[in-house]
Amino acid sequence: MTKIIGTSLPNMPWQDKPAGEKMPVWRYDANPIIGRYEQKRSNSIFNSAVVPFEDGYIGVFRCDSRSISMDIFVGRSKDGINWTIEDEPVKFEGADPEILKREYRYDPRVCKIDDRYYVTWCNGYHGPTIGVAYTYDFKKFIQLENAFIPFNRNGVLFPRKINGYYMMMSRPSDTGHTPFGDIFVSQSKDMEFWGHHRYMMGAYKGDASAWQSTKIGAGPVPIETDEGWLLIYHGVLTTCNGYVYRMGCALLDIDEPWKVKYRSKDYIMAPIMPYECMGDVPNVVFPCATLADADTGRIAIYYGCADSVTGLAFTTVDELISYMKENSL
Ligand code: BMA
Repeated sequence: MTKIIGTSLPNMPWQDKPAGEKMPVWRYDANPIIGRYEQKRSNSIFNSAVVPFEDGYIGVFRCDSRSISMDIFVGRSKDGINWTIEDEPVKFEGADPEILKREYRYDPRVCKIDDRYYVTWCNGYHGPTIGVAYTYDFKKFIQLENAFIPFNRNGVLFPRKINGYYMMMSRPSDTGHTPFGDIFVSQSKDMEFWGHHRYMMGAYKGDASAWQSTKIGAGPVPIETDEGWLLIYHGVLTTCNGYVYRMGCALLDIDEPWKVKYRSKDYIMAPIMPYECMGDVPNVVFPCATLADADTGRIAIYYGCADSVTGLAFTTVDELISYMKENSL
């Protein structure tokens, strides 16, 4: 048994692996949990992140409006499944008005470090880069400097300092629908200046693992275990019908997390359900958050479906680690 290091979440409505299920990840039986129109002006609510908060859960949600502007909104839930999402986007405060200018914001992640909840997202600043902000209460958000110059996406923090440094994964990109992309880890003493950049892993060239041959990007905040950091990420294949987004996982060294110990050769989840294969961008599962129960090793994965709605899936730390060890690249 691998142990998750973290909090207990006995009140999540966990669902066990269905009899006969072959895959290491299984879907909540009433997916999707959030539909397109569950907010005043939304066209779609998808790549979004949640954390335990007070006696329930809270999160930041990517809602694209019916004019198709991308922004992030706070949502609350008692049970992790039924969510109420605010109608007004997060209003960031901060020291420098230059950084507060909004172009677009999407694909948020939330990471609790000590008593702060950090939000990272893809932030338009003359091209996509990584926006960073923190909050204590999900009412007041203080925006910090962008972590990097453009172009970059999928900025995901580790949930504690490692060897005295905050660490963030990111995926250098281009201005468009990037046809390449590898994951790097960058380090910072203060959440402002990022350096000591280390290559973690890249798109896999070759048909041993073609589902991740175009690009990859970090998904949820990594889960700390007694075997290393458990990372769930997305991998992309280019087909004659466009990109297909699937999910994989990796186990990272606990002290030098750019060192990959295992990495799934086979995907752990693929778009196969109608709500994952049909929508504004078909054939996309895009994980942005997990909730993990230290007592039982259960993991809930929140993921965007076809850039339209939000899904929930379940697994356990042992399922993912044994699947990875059996099928490691
Ligand atoms: C990526 C991002 C995601 C999106 C995915 C599939 O480049 O823009 O927000 O879910 O493409 O369209």
